[in-house]
Amino acid sequence: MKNFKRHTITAALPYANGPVHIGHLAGVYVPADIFSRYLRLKGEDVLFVCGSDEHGVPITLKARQENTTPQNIVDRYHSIIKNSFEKFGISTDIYSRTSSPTHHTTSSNFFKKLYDDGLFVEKTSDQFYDEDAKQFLADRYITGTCPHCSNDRAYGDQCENCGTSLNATDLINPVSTISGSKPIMKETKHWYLPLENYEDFLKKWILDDHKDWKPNVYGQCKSWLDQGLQARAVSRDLDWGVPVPVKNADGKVLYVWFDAPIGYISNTIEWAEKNNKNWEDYWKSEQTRLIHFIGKDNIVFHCIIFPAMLKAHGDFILPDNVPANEFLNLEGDKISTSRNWAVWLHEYLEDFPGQQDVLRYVLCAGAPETKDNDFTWKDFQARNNNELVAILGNFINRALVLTQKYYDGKVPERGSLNDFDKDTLNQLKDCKAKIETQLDQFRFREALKEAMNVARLGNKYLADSEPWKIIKTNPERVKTILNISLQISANLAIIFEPFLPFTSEKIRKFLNLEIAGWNLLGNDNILNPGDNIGTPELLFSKIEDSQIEVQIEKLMKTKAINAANTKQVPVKEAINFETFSGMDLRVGTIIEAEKVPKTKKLLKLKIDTGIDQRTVVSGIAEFHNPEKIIGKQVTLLLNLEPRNIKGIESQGMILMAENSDGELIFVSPTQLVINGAAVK
Ligand code: B3M
Ligand code: ZN
Repeated sequence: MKNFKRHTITAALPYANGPVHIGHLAGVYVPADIFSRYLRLKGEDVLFVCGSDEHGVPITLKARQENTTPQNIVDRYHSIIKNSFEKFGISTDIYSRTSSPTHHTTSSNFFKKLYDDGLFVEKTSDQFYDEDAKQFLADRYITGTCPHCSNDRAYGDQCENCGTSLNATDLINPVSTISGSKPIMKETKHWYLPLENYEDFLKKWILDDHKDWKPNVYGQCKSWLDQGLQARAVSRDLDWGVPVPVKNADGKVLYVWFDAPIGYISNTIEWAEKNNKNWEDYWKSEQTRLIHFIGKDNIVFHCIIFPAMLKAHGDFILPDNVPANEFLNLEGDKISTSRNWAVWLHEYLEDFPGQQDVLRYVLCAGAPETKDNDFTWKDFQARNNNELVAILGNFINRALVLTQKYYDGKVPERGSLNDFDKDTLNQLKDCKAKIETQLDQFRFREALKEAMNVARLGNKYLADSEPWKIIKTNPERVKTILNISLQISANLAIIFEPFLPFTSEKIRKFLNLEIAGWNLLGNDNILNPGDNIGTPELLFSKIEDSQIEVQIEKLMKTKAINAANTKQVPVKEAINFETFSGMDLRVGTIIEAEKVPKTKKLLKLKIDTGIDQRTVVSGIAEFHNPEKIIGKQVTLLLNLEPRNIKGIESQGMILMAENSDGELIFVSPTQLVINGAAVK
């Protein structure tokens, strides 16, 4: 690889229309952060840039729904996202936003340069227009019937029922979501970047010169390039965004995917102004290595469109690598903001205070680097308890506690080394080269394994040496063992800094280790005999089953809500009156109620039916407290064949109505009637 003088590292700008979740962290921000920290530790010149992406239609839609302004929406989420990243130690040098004046100026000038150089094509086309709202409609503003599955709530760009991607003109009976009126077709003008003009350049640059890119990234680029590129509109009819900076462009803004990547540059400019640096060093020097960390859905924008824009502009360097990740799933299902199927970072911080490194660890250990991967709470718990607590935490704690106990907290002198010591120190020496090989190729999972292997090495060394058994008989030997254990601990402080920054800082504090550069890694003389060691505290604590159950229950609730929301109860086939009147429906009163032991959902009820008192088992325990429903009148299907449920004979069934959130509600007479009254 070429020797670069500095590194510009970008992480995808999250849309400021919702908070961030574990998928974001695992796919983009943890890897980008590990890489930035690693290079900084090596003493490299690193700029790590990120910020909020505050334009685009979804933000305007959300504002409309909440009856507020897009600025309000982005203000809210920008601060939530920024705060989450800070709390998780994502060490960006700047986290700014695309609604900033610097960004407006920068992206506007960028467009202007391409415009002045004659690199855009102006085209008019017919698009949907809402005459009531007096505005052109972006695809998301139009709903209608899907031509494939007849779902009558399909969007202009996609039907969420059958998953087909659509053109707004495909919809049957299109309706504007703004006014509810039927949109008309109207001519509008836009500027297009003719990507086909850059095809030859891109083919050579990616397919020939960047065979080193990750296979998932290279493969996606190849398939785009093989299909052939077409002109893409870089403007939109919208009143939120960066205005198109040319005459007669009222009501037109830059397309969000045109301005957002320029955000990396704008944010660099803002950072440079504040820190007295020259931003151009980070974007215009061939000695700068530009790396984009993104998720797989952003590949085409970062590998094809943005490079074409940069090339067209002419002043900028192109990315040297784009290590995109695949997606993280949650408990077997795709993470989804709209279905609330996610672990939100701000909620994790509340539920697991001070345990950011645990999540960083688990997300890196299971990062979706080469294929989609699944996050489960069980795995989270196991990795914490069996790896962080049992190996890393246990080793550091024992090394420190024994030093406190035997040597009053001072690093002991080392005596002569036996074969086991030598072998251990040799393995320690190798860790630097091993982990660098992985990190340099963006294989963070493997790199983390190498880091953990150092903790394993220490743990095994200490356990097998058993200093506590020989402290009386061979105190000289114990000095050597603890000296080596402490040197390994110091190495752990360094090797884990990129992955677990909070933990690394704690270890450094225990060891009174101030600077710990990457180049010390593998060294067995980081600490000097006589150095003072601080009082240790536990680095990690066990995560109990009950904590995991709370999280799983939270997800189960979400599942129930989603199921109820999407459940379209199908219309049943017609029945004749006789079939209906064959059902003996009556009013009864609940006179006893108790939970069926060892079940979550079942209540055993005794019902006074007016003719008898009978037992009915009902799956309503999640929604109704047994004490509170005694005396309640209900509707009962009396002549349902008795069924054995959990060893109890259930004689009949209570009728319940299902709410949109899955809650079951009694179907009861609105006035008191006598028990046994027929329902017909
Ligand atoms: N905001 C899309 C996303 O979050 C977009 C990334 C922009 S990076 C310039 O997936
Ligand atoms: Zn459909």
